[in-house]
Parts: sequence; C-alpha cells; structure tokens
Amino acid sequence: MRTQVAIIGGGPAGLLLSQLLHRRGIDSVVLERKTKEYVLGRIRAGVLEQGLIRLMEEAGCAERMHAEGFTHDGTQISYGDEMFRVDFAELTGTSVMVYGQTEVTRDLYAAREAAGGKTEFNVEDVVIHNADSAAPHVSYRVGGAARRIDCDFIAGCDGFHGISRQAIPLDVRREYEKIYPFGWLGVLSETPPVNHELIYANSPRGFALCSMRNDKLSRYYVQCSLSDSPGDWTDRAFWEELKRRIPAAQADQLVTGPSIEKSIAPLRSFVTEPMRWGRLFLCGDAAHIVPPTGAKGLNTAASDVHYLYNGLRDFYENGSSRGIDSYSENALKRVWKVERFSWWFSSLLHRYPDQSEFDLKIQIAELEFLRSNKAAQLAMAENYVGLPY
Ligand code: RFL
Ligand code: PHB
Repeated sequence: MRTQVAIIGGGPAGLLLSQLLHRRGIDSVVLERKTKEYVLGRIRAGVLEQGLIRLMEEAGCAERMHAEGFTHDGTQISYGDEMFRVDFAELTGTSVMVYGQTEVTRDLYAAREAAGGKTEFNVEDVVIHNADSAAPHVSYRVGGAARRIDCDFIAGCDGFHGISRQAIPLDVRREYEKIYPFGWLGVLSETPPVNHELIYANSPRGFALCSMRNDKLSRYYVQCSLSDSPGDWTDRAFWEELKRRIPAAQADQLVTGPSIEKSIAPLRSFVTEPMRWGRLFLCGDAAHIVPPTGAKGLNTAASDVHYLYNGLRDFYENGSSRGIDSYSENALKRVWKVERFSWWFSSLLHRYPDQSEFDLKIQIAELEFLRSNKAAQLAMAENYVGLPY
C-alpha cells in the first residue's frame, strides 16, 4: 500500500491530523494498535483550549462539540475552606470548553469513516524503516498477515508507550523527565457536578479536582499514593476523601453516587528532543507528557498537529519544506512553556512527601498572592486558556 502520510496511532492527535490532511486532499493511513471501542473507552481529558476548538472546526468536526460542549469563563481555586475565582474572560477575553476527549475522538472517528478514511485497527509489530531517507516505509502485522505502507512522511502519534520515539537513534534523542511522587485517582459518576465551574483544591490531605462532562456527569480526582490501586478505594472511601479536601460549603452540596469508572494515573513531566528525525515527526504524548493539572496534554497534542499539518500543507501545496524543517523547533518552544505551567500549577496544589513546614507556608503565600494579584492571575489565565499558536 502507498500513502502520502503514514500515521501511527489512532488517538486524538493521529485522527485530527488525518482528518485535517484529508480536507486538503492529502492522503493518509492511520494504524491503531487497539480497537476503536478500546480507544473510546478511555476516560481522559475534559477541557479544550480555543486552538483545539479551531482545529476541530477546520477539520469539519465541530458541530456536536458546539452543541453539547460547555463554555467556561473561569475556574475556582480553593485552599482549606477558602476559595477564589480566576476569571479567564475578564482577564484574557477568552474561555475554555468542557467537552470530553472521548467525544472529540468519537467525532473524529465518525468524520474519518464518513470520508472513507483508511484506519487499520489491531495492528501489531509496527516498525518504522528508513525514516532518514527520502523513501520511508512502515511494516506491521494484522491478523497474522504482514503488511507494508510506503509513504512520503511518518507521523508518530502513538502516545507515550508507542514505538515511534524509539525509532530516533539514541545519539540523536535527548529525554528530559520528572516523575511526581503521587498519582491521581479519578472517578466518573452519573451525578450533577458540585459546581458549575471546575474547582482545583489544595488541602492538607492533598490535591482534589472537581470537574465534569455535562450537567449529569461528574468527573472528580483526588491525589493518591503511587502504591494505591483503584480496587483499594471503595466509592464510599473516595467520596469521604473528596469531601475532606474541598471547602465545607461545597462538600455539603456534593451529590454522590456509584462510580461508573475509576482509574489511577501517575503524574509525569517528559519531553523528548528533537521531535523530528528525517521524515519522522513525533506528535502529542509520543513526544511529551505533562501532569494533568492545568488540562494541557490533549491541547498540546493539538498544537503539535497544527504545526505539522501546516508544514505538510506547505510542502504539498507550495513545494516548500520551511514548515516541516521548523516543526521541531516551533513545537518544542511551545511545549516547554506548557511543561513549565503544568509543573508550576502541580507544585502549587499538591502535597509532596518531602515538603517542610516552610514549603507549606510558601505554597499558601503563593495561593494568597494569586488570589489578590491581577498580574499573577493574568499569567495563570493566559496559560490556562492556552498560549497562542
Ligand atoms: P494517545 O491518546 O495516547 O493516543 C495514542 C494512540 O496510539 C496507539 N498506539 C499505537 N498504535 C499503533 N502502533 C503502536 N505501536 C502503538 N502504540 C500506541 C494507542 O493505542 C493510542 O490509541 O495520545 P495522543 O493522541 O497524543 O493524545 C494525547 C492525550 O490523550 C493526552 O495528552 C491527554 O489525555 C492528557 N490529559 C488531559 N489533556 C488535556 O488537554 N486536558 C485534560 O483535561 C486532560 N486530562 C489527561 C487528563 C490524561 C489523563 N490520563 C489518564 C493520563 C486526565 C487524565 C486522568
Ligand atoms: C477532567 O475533566 O478530566 C480534567 C479537567 C481538568 C484537568 C484535568 C482533568 O486539569
């Protein structure tokens, strides 16, 4: 088989790239290790920046998002029983949208299917060949049969555990990593959200987050130990712990119910450089990971897709390689700013095992500074709604 762009990974980055390219008449094939049902079963991001909203529009996939997504003009931040609001609309003139990654992915799959796009599921043993030559190809197996795709370019959109990053030789690749000494236990429940905006909560017992998918579906998280497993947490234990970490006024109003999903995610900051090697381009979680505090993972995957899509367009439409040549540099400049924000926001809100009494006082001082200082709020808001691209 031959295509212009072979895309490894059928998560949001790979699908969005494929659909954007299709709209410009550029052919691609998506290779996904799992089934569509599996990909759509993963509960992940919930907050979209304007940049991703615009890309969904450009991809022709924004109708349901605009009908069902919720615009959020601000967020709440609490510490103990204190709570304050950062008003994104007033500070930056823009907002974010609450619309789940699951729904984004569902809309993208629907668009690829309607357009007759080629997606191979259940692929195994994907190997990238000759990425540093003018004629790369990808080999893989599906149902035991060996297959091969010849292409002009390869987009490595296969997430943190994918194979694309490993195809860049070790003497070229540099990796930067920070592992956090805790995880997030997340619960999805068919209950009305405790608040109409998100609450990011710093508490002496650890971080908590009150989020949502819609007015009948809530998503909550509590900071937990890395040695915990979801089975260690009964629903009752989860709700009790969440109530202890948010202000009493909100805890009193919390509607609890059975969890319909419960999972633990470790927290990590990670960047690989460069994001391009020859004709291979890394996109999204394949190249970088942020801790979820600040909701930046999916959104940063989208900004990579923006740079790569425009570079490939420039190549096919104008015969220029300027965009693809500057892809890694441009994407990484923004990635590092997002890494900084996600690291900072995580540091502000979590309990760390080695925190001293001094460190705790500094954390509260920083929260009170943020509460009272418009310049600090503006810096936070600009990052939260998404740095421009
Ligand atoms: P994905 O979603 O991991 O998709 C990669 C796909 O590649 C497939 N794959 C392979 N396919 C073929 N061959 C191989 N060898 C392959 N290896 C892997 C995988 O099966 C998968 O389908 O990466 P992508 O597309 O880069 O998207 C990134 C986002 O999924 C991720 O950054 C976000 O979910 C992170 N994230 C959040 N991001 C936000 O912007 N806002 C949020 O509110 C937010 N909340 C979150 C999050 C991540 C979380 N977890 C579970 C880590 C909340 C949580 C709890
Ligand atoms: C979510 O709703 O899953 C969510 C929202 C905000 C975050 C992380 C996750 O910072």
